[in-house]
Amino acid sequence: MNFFCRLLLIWVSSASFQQSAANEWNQFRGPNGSGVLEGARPPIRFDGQDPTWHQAIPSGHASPVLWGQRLFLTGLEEGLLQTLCLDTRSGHLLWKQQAPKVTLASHHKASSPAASTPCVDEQRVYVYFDSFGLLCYDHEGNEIWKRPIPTPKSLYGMSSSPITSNGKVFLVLDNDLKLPESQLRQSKLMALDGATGEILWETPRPYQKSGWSTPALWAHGGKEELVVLGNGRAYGYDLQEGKELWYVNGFSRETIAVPIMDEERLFLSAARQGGAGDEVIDPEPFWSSLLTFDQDQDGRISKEEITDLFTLPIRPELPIEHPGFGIPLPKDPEQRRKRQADLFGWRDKNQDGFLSKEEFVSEMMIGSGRPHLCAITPGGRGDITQTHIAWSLHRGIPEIPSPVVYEDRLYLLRSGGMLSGVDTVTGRMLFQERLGASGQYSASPIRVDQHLLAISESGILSVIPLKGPFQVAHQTSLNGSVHATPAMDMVTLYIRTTEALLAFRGEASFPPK
Ligand SMILES: [Ca+2]
Ligand SMILES: [Ca+2]
Repeated sequence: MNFFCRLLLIWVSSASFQQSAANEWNQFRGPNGSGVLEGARPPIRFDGQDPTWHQAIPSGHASPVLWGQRLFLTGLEEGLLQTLCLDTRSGHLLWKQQAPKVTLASHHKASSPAASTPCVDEQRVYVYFDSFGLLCYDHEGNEIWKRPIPTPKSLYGMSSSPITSNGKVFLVLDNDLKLPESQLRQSKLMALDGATGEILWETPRPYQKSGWSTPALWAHGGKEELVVLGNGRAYGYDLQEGKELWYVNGFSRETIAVPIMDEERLFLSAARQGGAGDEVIDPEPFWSSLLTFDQDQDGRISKEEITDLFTLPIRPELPIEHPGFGIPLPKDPEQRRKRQADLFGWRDKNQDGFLSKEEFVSEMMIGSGRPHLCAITPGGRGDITQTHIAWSLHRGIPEIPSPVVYEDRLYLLRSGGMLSGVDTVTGRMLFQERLGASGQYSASPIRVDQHLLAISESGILSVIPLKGPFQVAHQTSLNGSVHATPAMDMVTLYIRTTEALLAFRGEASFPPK
């Protein structure tokens, strides 16, 4: 390739990527959460090979992140929340900073008070601990600013990680706590000035309960949107003011994976919470049938419009008098009225005495527990559930690990060591194979060139070539269990085990062949 071609290639690839960030593993799952660092060639085979270096670190589930020759990670040591910076060449500790001493928020035993992964840009590293809030340091470890944030109430503890772009920091704070005198939640999305920690905007997410997914940026058509996957729904927001642009329904209560994308589509996935799953529901006929009770025709149901027949529709195609139409109610008049009031009151989220379409639909959508992977096409506004889903798939969907996209395939890694390949254009499942390393998978798979790397919680690393028929080309046992997604630079793979950070460095040849 001559110099001009190479220059053109660099220009084309950077223009299509539309990310101003450098090619650094600077956040959870690397550039924009993709699980890929283009051009990186760290080693992928190391049977019995000692790591290039290893460094004892405090406990935590946060992934390491990098900028240049500095690696950042967080941990918990003797009750203190810490941010550490290591030299990538030697593993030596360059600095360690403690967050202000706080009472630690409670966590599910499968999580950690240091679960959110930091993000880093050219000037600063941004750290979120749900027990404290946000902290910002320069690369030398000097504190630039800090912002305490009340701990959101979360089923298992927070794990959504902040992301940074163009000097801004974005943080999802989904929260089970309700707003005063309301069934709406305190959930919100926040953008801050990375230099000062000032809040640029906050967008309420009142229909969202706690969630665990890290947001991602979706660039298309010369624009960039912030995509947030939360329980029941994913939203797209504009970056300037946090304005809600679109949403798509059909996800379960528990959303964990990062949104990922290729040139054409956005991919969103969530496993079921458990229990029976239904089709992605079109709420329109349900709402239309409920409007049968809207006597004054103001487009909402008031308490006064609750008649003897009132119930919530299950089969909206039936007339309201039909016993199969809605949720069955007691025959006893008093009990019946009480049950009707409960059905109404529970859905009247803002408790204003009216059941609005938005309140009704949001509750319906959260009820769906079906595992759901879908491909979204760009450009939609408002509810795009019926208009911009290119395809959906309801099997093989991972619980914790995020997918990886490569060429025209999406790779899904489920606990038990089950790997699926899905056609990005059609949504057709192309294969489903076992890695031969079972157990829980919490770390997301990452891609190194034409190979997928998967690490189980018990520390079994599998290498799967992405060209040719399915095979596990290499498998090795790391010393220790692994909850964190690995990180990489151009020549090194960094793996966090429960006790140590391991670095495996290949030939220091660059650019790699
Ligand atoms: Ca009405
Ligand atoms: Ca209401």
